Amino acid sequence: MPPHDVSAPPFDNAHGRPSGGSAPTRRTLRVGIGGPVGSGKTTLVGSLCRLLRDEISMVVVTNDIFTSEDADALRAANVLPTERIVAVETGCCPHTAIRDDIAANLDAVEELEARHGDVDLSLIESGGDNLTAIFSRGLVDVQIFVLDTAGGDDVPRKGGPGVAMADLLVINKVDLAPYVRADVERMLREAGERRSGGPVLPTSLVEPEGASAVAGWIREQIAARVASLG
Ligand SMILES: Nc1nc2c(ncn2[C@@H]2O[C@H](COP(=O)(O)OP(=O)(O)OP(=O)(O)O)[C@@H](O)[C@H]2O)c(=O)[nH]1
Ligand SMILES: [Mg+2]
Repeated sequence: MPPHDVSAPPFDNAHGRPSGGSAPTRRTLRVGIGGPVGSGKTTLVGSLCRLLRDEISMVVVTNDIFTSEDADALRAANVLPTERIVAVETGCCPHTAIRDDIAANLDAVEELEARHGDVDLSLIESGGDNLTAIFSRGLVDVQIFVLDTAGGDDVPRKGGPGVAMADLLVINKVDLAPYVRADVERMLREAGERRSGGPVLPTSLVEPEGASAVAGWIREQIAARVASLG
């Protein structure tokens, strides 16, 4: 596939594995989390760690261009033991590091999984990017794209690969919708249309349980993966 060909659906959603590929051999489910700058990706990662860390073994890779800001924030918030969170400083466009030249991210996630042995779930947060940014299927098994109400309620309708092809679309900051005059129902409806009915979940991550539906979706992906491992 040429580097920017995004015409093919990247994933087989039902099984959490590359479409057209054979059954997975790796135990760990790798989940990419992408979306525009400031939509709530790091907040979602932190919320998922709090909700899932007592039942499964998790690690996190964050991407920033020149800093380790997101990893530092997650460590400071104590969402996981610090050695389970690694920062990749991409030094380049976030899209490049998750799709076109994934070596640094692949090294980071493989090293974390090898070090911790029993990892059920690896979360890889992309640097904030535009609507075309999606993960290579060589790096993740499934991916979540995060939009937010404050980014404009016409964004789902504009579509693009992140909106259309991610395995799960999250529309975050629904608590802010009244203040920015965003119509959440419209966002959910138009996102559903762009995704041909693929899953879309509204979230408000200022609530302690705000990511529980997303955590439930991840549990289903892990269960499907374990089942397909036999
Ligand atoms: N009101 C409200 N604020 C939120 C919500 N989710 C995240 N935020 C805030 O939005 C800001 C950006 O959140 P981050 O999680 O850092 O966003 P990000 O997508 O990781 O940002 P980049 O990594 O810089 O692209 C922070 O101030 C969060 O506290 C939400 O559901 N509601
Ligand atoms: Mg972030």
